[in-house]
Amino acid sequence: MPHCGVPSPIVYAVLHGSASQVMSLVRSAIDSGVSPEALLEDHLIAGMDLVSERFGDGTIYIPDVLMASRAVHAGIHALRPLLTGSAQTHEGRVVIGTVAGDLHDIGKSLVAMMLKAVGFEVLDVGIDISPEEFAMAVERYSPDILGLSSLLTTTMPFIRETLDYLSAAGLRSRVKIIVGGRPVTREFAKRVGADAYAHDARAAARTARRLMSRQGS
Ligand code: B1M
Repeated sequence: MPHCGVPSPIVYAVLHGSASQVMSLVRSAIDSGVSPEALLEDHLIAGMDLVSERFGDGTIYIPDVLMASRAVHAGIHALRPLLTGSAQTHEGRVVIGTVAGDLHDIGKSLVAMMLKAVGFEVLDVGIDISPEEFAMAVERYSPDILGLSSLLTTTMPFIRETLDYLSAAGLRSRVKIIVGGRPVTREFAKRVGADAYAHDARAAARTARRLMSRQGS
């Protein structure tokens, strides 16, 4: 059995960091009718969970995690037209990025993709974004919503710093802020004065819509 102990060939390819294999397996799964949501959750995210488990128990190392990340991005790339192609509405504009000192971008990219899927215009400003850079993006693009992602307990304080910087620059009231990422909690979001917290990409899309409908009322 070639994928012994691993739930699917896609998970296996993620674990082994093969971007080309992930891409072609995802494409053939799409052709055979597997839903994009299932591919994302049961294969790509499941693959990343397994990578995380093996990283945690020391059986794989950072270069392996990087290769796996690239492979997941290849899968996301193959899914993107299916997940973002259907939206006909313009719900609003979102600027999203990962906070200063933090290089994790898979979750943030998924959140960006889900927001596009439900009709938002999304400007993904990338990773390791300082409070000053977020403020510049708010000034430049005038988004309705700013999304801040943090995957490390050590970078969570930059969420607060970004909010504080926006307040000091007189920009805070111009934009609603959603925060999320693995160590971020609803309590933390409340404490730092964010408008909302979302625990995953779907919740982020729902939350963004809710914030927009409040804005209009
Ligand atoms: Co890093 N890493 N990493 N890593 N890494 C974690 C986060 C960690 C939990 C692993 C572990 O120890 N078990 C740990 C953090 C521990 C902590 O803070 N307490 C950790 C560490 C320690 C580190 C380094 C410090 C390791 C080192 O150098 N010793 C280092 C830091 C580098 C840095 O950022 N400065 C590091 C580096 C890396 C890589 C570069 C190798 C790579 C990132 C590659 C990349 O992103 N391109 C990496 C990866 C891949 C991980 C794990 C294994 C997987 C993260 C991931 O992509 N998950 C991760 C372990 C884990 O999370 N289980 C880990 C899949 C993704 C779909 O989930 O990102 O959680 P996630 O996103 C979800 C939600 O969180 C939420 O929705 C997403 C989709 O549903 N969400 C939002 C995210 N952003 C949101 C924003 C929102 C709303 C929801 O609104 C705006």
